[in-house]
Amino acid sequence: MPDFAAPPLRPLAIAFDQATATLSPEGATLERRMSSLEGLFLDHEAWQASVADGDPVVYRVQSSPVPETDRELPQSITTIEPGTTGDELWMTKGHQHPNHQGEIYLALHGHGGLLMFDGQDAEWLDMTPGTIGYIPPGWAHRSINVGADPYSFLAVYPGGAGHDYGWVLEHGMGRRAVRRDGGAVRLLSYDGADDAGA
Ligand code: PAN
Ligand code: ZN
Repeated sequence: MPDFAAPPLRPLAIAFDQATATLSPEGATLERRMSSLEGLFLDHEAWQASVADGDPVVYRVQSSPVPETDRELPQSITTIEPGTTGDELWMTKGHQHPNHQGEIYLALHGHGGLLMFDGQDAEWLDMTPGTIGYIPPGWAHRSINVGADPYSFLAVYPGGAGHDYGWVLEHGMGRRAVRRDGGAVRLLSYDGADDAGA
């Protein structure tokens, strides 16, 4: 529910540090460790082994102070560490916006992919610094680090958009991004069976 009790924000300048990909003043920052990505990697045993072996931080999300309430327009910066679990590249959990609201991402550092899935079709956008990825209403979205360095991007989204993570557990994301034997990134079907092209 929108928090109508929260007073609207006054106009506000937010300092964006390009070099460190940080916002100031900052709001909530969250850390997603491997253990919070349960059920998302195809190779469950590799996921379990990684949780047991130090439960590494896979990504961090730093938010501006703009609240996630209706009619506000919050921003956040996500930084995904490089890595693989099994041969699947490290990624965000991925979610659908319950009200099917759109969103934009701006790639800042590193090399990423923006995977989108509407329940039927999957789309992949290559994200390098300066790329704006547009997420249309109704497309679930997940970000993947396909490079050797941390991948950072800025997200701007409607405050009332919400994050439905159960949708992805139920419907999947259409594709998986893997790197085998240090080679090129490949996109597989979600069950891992088919090579769906690079
Ligand atoms: C982003 C994501 C962020 C982390 O700010 O929330 O990249 O990904 P998950 O939420 O899937 O863990 C966004 O799309 N907001 O709507
Ligand atoms: Zn989103």
